[in-house]
Order: sequence, then C-alpha cells, then structure tokens
Amino acid sequence: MKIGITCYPTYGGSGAMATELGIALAQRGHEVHFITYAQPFRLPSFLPGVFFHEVDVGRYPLFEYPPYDLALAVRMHEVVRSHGLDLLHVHYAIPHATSAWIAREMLRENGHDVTVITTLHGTDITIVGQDRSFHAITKFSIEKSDRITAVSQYLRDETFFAFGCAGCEVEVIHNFVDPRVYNRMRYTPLLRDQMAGKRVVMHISNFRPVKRVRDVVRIFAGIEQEVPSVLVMVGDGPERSEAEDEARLLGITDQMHFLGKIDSVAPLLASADLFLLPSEKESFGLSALEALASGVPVVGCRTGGLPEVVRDGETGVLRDVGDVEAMAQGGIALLRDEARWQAFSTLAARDARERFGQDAIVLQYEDLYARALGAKAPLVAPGGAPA
Ligand code: GMT
Repeated sequence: MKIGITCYPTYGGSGAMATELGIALAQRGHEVHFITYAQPFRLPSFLPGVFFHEVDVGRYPLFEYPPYDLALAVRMHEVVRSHGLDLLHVHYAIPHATSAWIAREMLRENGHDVTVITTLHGTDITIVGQDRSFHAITKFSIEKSDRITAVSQYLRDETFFAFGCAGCEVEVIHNFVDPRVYNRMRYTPLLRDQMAGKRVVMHISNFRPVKRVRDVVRIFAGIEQEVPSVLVMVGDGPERSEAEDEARLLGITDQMHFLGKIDSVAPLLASADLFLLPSEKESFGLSALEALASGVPVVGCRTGGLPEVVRDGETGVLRDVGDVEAMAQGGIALLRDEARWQAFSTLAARDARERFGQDAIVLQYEDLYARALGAKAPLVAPGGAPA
C-alpha cells in the first residue's frame, strides 16, 4: 500500500507513535510518505520505503497567523496525486483531520479519491477539541473521516461523550512498543553506574501542565527521604521551571538531574528503577508503556487510559490524582523489597510485550487499512466508466 502519514513531528507521544508506525509499515513492504512541517524526530535520515514531504507554510506580511492547515491540505493533495497514495493516516485530529478532508474534497473534484483515517491521541479530544473555538470543526472532521481509531478504550468513550459523533465507529488500537528496542538487557546501565549505588527514579515528558511535574518532584521527595535515590528528569517544556522551583523549595536540587530533550530514551530507561507519571489525565501514557517494556515499574494516577496500560499492584502503583503521599509510599514499598520489585519488573516487561507488542498492533493497522480500502466503492465517472 502507499500510505501518507501526518503527525506533529516534534516531541510528543502522538508524533513518536505515528513515526514508529510508519517505519514498521515500510519494513513490511509498504511505501510510506510523511507529510508534515518538519522531519519527525524519531525518523532517521534515510530508510528504504520512507519519504518525507515538508509542508511549506510560506510567509506573507498580511498573515499574522500563516494558515498551516491549508498549506498541509494542498501538500496532501499534491502528494496523493503525484505518488498515487491509497490512504492518508492522520494522527491528532486538529488540524490534520480537517486538512485531510479538504485534500480529499479537492481530489474528488477531479475524479480521484483517497481514504482518510484519523487516529485520536488525547488532548485533541480531551482539551483542545473541547475548546469552543475548535469543538465544531473537530466533530465535523472526525465524522468525515473514513475510519477513526482511538489509542485507548477511555479515549473512545470520551470521544462519544464529548462529541456524540452519531453513526461513527471508533476502533480502539492501542499504542505499541518495540520490545527489541525497549529491553533493559540490551544496554549498559551507564546512568545507574554514575549514581553511586542510589536508586534511579525517572520522569519523561514534555513538561506541560497536564503532567503535574510538581507532583513528580513531591513524590520523589517522599521516596528520597526513605530510600537513597536520584530523580532523572528527561524532556523539556513550559513547566520545567515549576519543577525546579519545587525542588529548591524542598531542598532536593542536588538529587535531581535535568537531562533536557533526548530522542532515544530506551538506553536511559534501562538504568531506571521506577518511573513516575502522575498526570492529571493520560489518554494512554506511551512513556509509561516504554518504561514497563524496559522492566521499570510505574507509579502514576488511576485516571484516563493509564489503568489500561499499568496493572495496579502487579506492574505498578496507581493512586488518586494529587495523592503524592500515597504514590511516594507505593514507590518506597517497591524499592525497599527487592523480590517484589523484581516480580513487578519481570511482569511489566512481559505484559508490555504480550499486550502492546509492535508486531501485533501494526497488523491491526494493516487490517484496518485493508478493510477501509475494501469498503470504498470505485469512483464512477460521469459516463459510467470507472474514474
Ligand atoms: O494529546 C496530547 O497531549 C499530545 C499527545 C502527544 O503528542 O504527546 O499525547 C497523547 O498521545 C500519546 C500517544 O498516543 C499518549 O500516550 C498520551 O497519553 C496522550 N497525552 C495525553 O492524553 C495528555
């Protein structure tokens, strides 16, 4: 198949997932075209079967807000025509599903067609899409997609709750992880070796308010009082200074390390003993899955889609949002009991592979593509002949 993929190419779980999917599809013999404003961060410079088409928004003094969504639609239209794409798979509804709809309408004007598949990732439904400025266009664009998927059952339910989407089918296809990459046996635990016998607690995110990074620091402060440990913060974003403030306030700056943005986190996770993800709401929590696959138990909140990923009491500890004390206690209990930690770690890696292994989930996407293409009636030109 010839597949166009559009996603946010900079840091973030939806872009990471879309890129890994594209790479896996190319390895399975498909031709994959990324159409976006920058090369996706997880995409190496060259891979057989993978192509990148940059969207140029252009600049014009009149445009205070250059219309990216229109430039994207035009590029999609162009790439579908010039490369004969079968489908456009867009990740994150806004504005990608809208641009894909425009591109498809433009194609239809000329007797062509393309199948549009939208994967909902999280805040496109739970936050941005529910903003008054975007609600109607999000609902419209979802409903106009040929197929819709959501990365968790929770997100599927939220989509119906927030948008109604009468007559829509939303299939759950979970995020996935490549167990060949996320495997602690594969890497030398360099980070741990530097920490002088202390346990390594880790957080990876884009440091947005939804991640509650102050809670990350508070949970760690509780753990650190009982178990000699360090907190490694990976990523960057608007709330980083909040985390630094909290660390200063609690007097634990020396035990914290901010590594900034790092593309390849699997070698770091191989050094971690505990992963903290106390977000307000995660539709899935891809970073938690990557931690679990690396044999790192997760401490987080029992909201959103995280309980679909982390098994409370078996592969991690889930408590109420904001209950930093309970999350710290859960972490301490695990770090103090080596046999228990080992049991959680082993099951985490196994469960992640069994339920969210890349190969099986990529097959689910392939199956969806085949069904979506099979369901399309061939276009009929005005004279009755196929277009
Ligand atoms: O929705 C977002 O906040 C952005 C998105 C991203 O690009 O990072 O994150 C969402 O998609 C990920 C991949 O499917 C999920 O693992 C994250 O849980 C989800 N984020 C939220 O729901 C906050």
